[in-house]
Amino acid sequence: MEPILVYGFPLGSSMGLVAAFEALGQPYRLTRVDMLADMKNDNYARLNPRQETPVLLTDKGNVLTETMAIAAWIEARDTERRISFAAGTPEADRVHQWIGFINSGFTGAFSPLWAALEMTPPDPDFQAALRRYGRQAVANRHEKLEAVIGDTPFLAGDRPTLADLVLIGVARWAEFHQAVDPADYPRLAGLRSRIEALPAVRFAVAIENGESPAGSGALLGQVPLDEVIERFGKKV
Ligand SMILES: N[C@@H](CCC(=O)N[C@@H](CS)C(=O)NCC(=O)O)C(=O)O
Repeated sequence: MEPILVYGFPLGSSMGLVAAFEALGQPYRLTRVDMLADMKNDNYARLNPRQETPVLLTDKGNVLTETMAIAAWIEARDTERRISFAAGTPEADRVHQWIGFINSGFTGAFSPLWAALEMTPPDPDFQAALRRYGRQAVANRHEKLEAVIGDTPFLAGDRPTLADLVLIGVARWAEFHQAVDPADYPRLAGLRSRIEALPAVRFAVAIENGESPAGSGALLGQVPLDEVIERFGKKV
C-alpha cells in the first residue's frame, strides 16, 4: 500500500511532513484531522493513544507516530536524496542534529502557550503565567537558533532538507502566539521565507487550508479519518 500521513489542522506541525512527502515525490495519501474537533476522543486514541498528530501508516500498514520517527522513515526512502543526505555522512548527521533541536527544545518552548490557549475552564492567573513563561522560552530558543544558523541558504547546506521542512511546520507558531518579533531574528526570517517559497511547502499550506492544489502528482488522494481508524487503529 501507499503510505498515509495523518496530518492535523489548524497549524499542525505535520504541515512540514506533508511538504516532505510532496518533495519526496513517491506515491502517498493523506488523512486530514481537525485537531480541535476530531482528535481528543477514544476513537482517535485507537490510532495514537497520545491523541496527537502526525501519524504515519507505513507501506507495510504499521502505525508510526512521532515526527522524528516519521522523518527517519521518509529519509530511508529518499534514495534520490531530494531532501536528505546519504546515511553516515556528516551532512546527514547535521540534518539529524537540526531535527533533534527543532523537535525538542524549539517545539517544546511553545507548549506553555498552547496550554494557556486551550485551558478549559479558563484560569486567568495561571494562563498569564504560562504565557509569560512561554514567551521567554520561545525567545530563548529563537536566540539559540539565530546564533547557529549558518551562511548557507538552508539549514544543512545549499538545498532544503527534512530539517527545513520540520522547522517550517512549527516556526509559524511564533506569529500565531505573538511570542516574539520575527524582525529580531533576521537570519531565521530569511531562512523561513526561502523555505516558505518552496513548491512543496506552498502545496502543504494549501492542503492545510482545505484547497486542492495540483502538486507533483505524488499525492493519490485523501482517506477519511474514520476509514483509517477502522483499518489501522486498535481493535475494540
Ligand atoms: N512528540 C510528538 C508531538 C506531536 C504534537 O505535539 N502534535 C500536536 C500538533 S502539532 C498535537 O497533536 N497536539 C495536540 C495536543 O496534544 O493537544 C511529535 O513530535 O510528533
